[in-house]
Amino acid sequence: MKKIIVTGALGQIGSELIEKLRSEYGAENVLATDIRKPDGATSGPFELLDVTDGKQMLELAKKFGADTIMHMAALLSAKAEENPLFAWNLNMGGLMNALEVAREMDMQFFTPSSIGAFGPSTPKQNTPQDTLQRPTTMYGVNKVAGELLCDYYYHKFGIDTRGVRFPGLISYVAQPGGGTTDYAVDIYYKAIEEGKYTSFIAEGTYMDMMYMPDALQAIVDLMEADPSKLVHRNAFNVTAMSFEPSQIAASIQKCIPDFQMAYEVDPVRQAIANSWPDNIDPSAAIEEWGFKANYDLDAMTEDMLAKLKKKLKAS
Ligand code: VAH
Repeated sequence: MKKIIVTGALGQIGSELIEKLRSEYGAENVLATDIRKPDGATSGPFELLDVTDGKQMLELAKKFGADTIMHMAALLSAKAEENPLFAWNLNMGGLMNALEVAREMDMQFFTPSSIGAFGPSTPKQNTPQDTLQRPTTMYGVNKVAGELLCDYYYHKFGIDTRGVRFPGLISYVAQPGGGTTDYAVDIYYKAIEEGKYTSFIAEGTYMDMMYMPDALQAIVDLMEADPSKLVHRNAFNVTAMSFEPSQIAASIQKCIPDFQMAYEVDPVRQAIANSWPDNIDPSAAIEEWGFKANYDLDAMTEDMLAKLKKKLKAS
């Protein structure tokens, strides 16, 4: 029986991962933790946890009797560039604590990497699973170091660590905070609220993206995969689509014909986006554990706009 502790449970991925895991394994078998309290009622157990406090993390995991840890707490790319030292301490300190808890309790372990683990010298088209990784952001340095640490804990201590390199994730539940791909979430909110959007990423800037339901299913599928089939572990390239801002605008205009798009480029986040691939190759994930994405751009747009109309109580 899975007993899962999740860190960063109130974040963009965490907030929906909790509900996905509780529907798969039972609400009482998933302990949500975060550094702040949830606003409303929760659908199962919740505890406050600062992931830089390894002692507290171990105590909570032991008290819960966890056999799996999903470490989601991290500072995203743009925020990490604003405060690189804080990002290093949180992203790497938190990860080391989670890996140590997994080692002490022999738990299965998941944490996401990102397309941010690649850099300007990485092949930008059809980026291979195994390739040059020289990121030029603190977030990317954290993600590459994290991938190597997770592999180390597997080879050195036999901990069943698994991870994916997520693309930009689009969702309507919890908004991302401080990412470079956030424009692809903000645009849907503004399309409903104002009928227009000013993108901080330049037209023609391709990045890999995925709708949250596909990301959540990928986590469950990877964690349930037969370990004997895994050649790679940390971390699999996964992606559903690659688009640039004018393409998501055109997709929205199929539903909201009067939607207007403008551009006011943020040099910091544009520089980060420029250092990332245009599109990555997910073939290792497909071959080793059957990764599959169900949403393309238009299907995602339709679902996002429908769900946000309800959420924002727009007519
Ligand atoms: C970010 N949304 O923009 C995250 C993600 C691939 C991007 O890692 O930092």
